[in-house]
Amino acid sequence: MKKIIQPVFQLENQLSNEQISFFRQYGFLHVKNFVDKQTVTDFLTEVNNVQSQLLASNTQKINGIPLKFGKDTDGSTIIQRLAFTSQYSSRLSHFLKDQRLKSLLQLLSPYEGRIGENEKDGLVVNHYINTENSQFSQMGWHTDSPRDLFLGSRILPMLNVGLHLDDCAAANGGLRVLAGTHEQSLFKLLFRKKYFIDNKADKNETSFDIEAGDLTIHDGRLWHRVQQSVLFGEASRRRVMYIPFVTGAYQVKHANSPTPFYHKLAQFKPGSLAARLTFAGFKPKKLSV
Ligand SMILES: O=C(O)CCC(=O)C(=O)O
Repeated sequence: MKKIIQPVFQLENQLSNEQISFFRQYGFLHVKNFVDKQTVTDFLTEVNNVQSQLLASNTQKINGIPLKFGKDTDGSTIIQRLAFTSQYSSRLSHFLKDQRLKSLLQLLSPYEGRIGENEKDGLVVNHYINTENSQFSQMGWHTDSPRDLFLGSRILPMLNVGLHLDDCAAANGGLRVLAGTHEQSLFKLLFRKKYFIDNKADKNETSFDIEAGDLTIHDGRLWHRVQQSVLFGEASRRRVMYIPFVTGAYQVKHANSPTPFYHKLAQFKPGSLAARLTFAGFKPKKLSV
């Protein structure tokens, strides 16, 4: 596995030239200790409260985005993928206005970017756990860009900014990226790997030693995946909040928004013929990048 020698970035109110040029070259950044441990604990409490509220109201979708349910180590039901989380928590919504987060918009230049609190899937919380009944312990190779094609628009630059809420050493599993693939042909963006089906390690992938409170930023066009933890039960727990940074026309989601097709694709089982045919056969409206 390739470990890019990367400086341990700290983020002040403005990105440094070194951070910008690292991002431009590799398509990602890893920022240490973006928030302190107490803030991580507070955010986890917020997420748990949102989860309780949604479970109590039997909510299945938010703004058209399906929630992913699974079982925790004690057999209780948990939400393993939450969408638009900040719409249920003023604390999390306030966090999205952090000046240091706004400074990351510079990475989208020359496009004018914004934090998509009410767009795409909003503030997503992924909760991975490796147990017998878990529905979510890994995620296959993908980029975030074809989602734009499914929504009928051309691929526009975007960032996915992840605030990590658990420690996750590279040896344990977690995020893997293929550095530099944010600059690739449309063909490679669509067909370098089988979307969501391929979970295999790549000899060129980069891994991260993550501590709770760290931030990762990746270009939406970068190939990435989540490696299943080698651990089991509590030790495998990994929670990450993802914030979409978007460009282009404002596309707010609301209670009556339809479920985007890519959510159905992501739910196919690895190796299913339907998944391959569906992805190979979809017809985007425009193909310009
Ligand atoms: O959980 C992660 O670190 C990556 C999640 C991801 O790639 C996604 O939600 O599309």
